[in-house]
Amino acid sequence: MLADTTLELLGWDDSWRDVWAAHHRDGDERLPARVIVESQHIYRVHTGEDEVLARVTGRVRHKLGSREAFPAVGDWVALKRAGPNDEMGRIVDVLPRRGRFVRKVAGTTSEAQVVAANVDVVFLVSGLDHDFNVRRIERYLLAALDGGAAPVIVLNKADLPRDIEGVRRELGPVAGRVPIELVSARSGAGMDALRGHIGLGRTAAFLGSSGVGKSTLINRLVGTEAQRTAEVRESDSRGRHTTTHRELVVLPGGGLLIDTPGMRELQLWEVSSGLDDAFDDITSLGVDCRFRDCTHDTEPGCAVKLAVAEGRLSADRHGNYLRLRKEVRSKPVDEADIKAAAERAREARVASKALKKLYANGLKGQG
Ligand SMILES: Nc1nc2c(ncn2[C@@H]2O[C@H](COP(=O)(O)OP(=O)(O)OP(=O)(O)O)[C@@H](O)[C@H]2O)c(=O)[nH]1
Ligand SMILES: [Mg+2]
Ligand SMILES: [Zn+2]
Repeated sequence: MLADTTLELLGWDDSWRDVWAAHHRDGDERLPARVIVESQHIYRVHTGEDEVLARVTGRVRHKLGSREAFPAVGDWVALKRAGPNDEMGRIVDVLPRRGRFVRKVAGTTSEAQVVAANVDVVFLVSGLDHDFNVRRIERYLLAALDGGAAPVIVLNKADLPRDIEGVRRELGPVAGRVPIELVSARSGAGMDALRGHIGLGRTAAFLGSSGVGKSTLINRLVGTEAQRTAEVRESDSRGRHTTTHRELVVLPGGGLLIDTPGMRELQLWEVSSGLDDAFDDITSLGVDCRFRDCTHDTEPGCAVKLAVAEGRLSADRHGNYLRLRKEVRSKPVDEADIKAAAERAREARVASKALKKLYANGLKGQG
């Protein structure tokens, strides 16, 4: 019973229990476990009782096929413990994911890498130093929405002098209704607001470029210096890629945090479902357009353009929408991309329902 309670602290709940029951029979020596760290296809997983090393067996590797299906930090897996002659345990299955954050593997058209799996909340962290870049936040936002996790824009280093009103003005058309939290890992300001987005058994992933303070924020929330941090370069605030692997950390009092290494770039590909979610104000205005397939660009009878003309929708936000859609559409698309996008969209739909409920419960009017 104690073990079960601990699994719950790792995020295990009734719906995971149902998924498990549908896939695995009792007594076949498999245990549910959560991936804590991944490094070169060696995994550290937690069973709720203990942490063990495990690898993916050849047979399962074959079954999983694509890189995207491979276990990632945050995944729930079926573990077979190491026998007397084995070095490590074996991961024999990966449970279907809820929310996740995926990025395109550089230099390929369709290979995706799961940065964090089963995430409920994605903190998109920027530093209010030279790092701040609205276009970058926009890309992260689309990728987060596409993966079905609830995004929160986190502006860290609020202790530094900065024209906050200017930042908010610039960010407004991009953020829409996504909450924006102004925090300082250094002073501790805004930490309760971040905690408010996490909650018992929920998983939050920290994403953003190197040096924005992801690990410092996690240390501040957890109350230890467990995650290594390093000074940014003074001239341009660039980080030093201090965190080198993704890791899941348990927050005392409930909640799970995933630290990630800063990404050099984030490439967009088929994120059309993310685009609709990010611009749900435009999507709902578009219901009244004369043409059902209206692109809100040059068509007559466009309800979106009317809203801009009447001042109900900002021209900036409309322009942003048109620009981003063009960017997404112009990416080469192949069969695998389409299939993967359809799969993502299906998973995202489930999670976006939860997201909408979240917005309905009092986040309206923010941003
Ligand atoms: N002034 C100020 N500095 C901060 C704040 N949060 C973090 N820093 C500093 O920013 C630097 C980088 O912080 P890290 O936590 O290592 O950044 P990171 O995002 O984890 O970077 P990578 O692991 O390289 O991806 C450190 O020197 C921190 O002390 C803050 O709120 N205010
Ligand atoms: Mg770090
Ligand atoms: Zn229209």
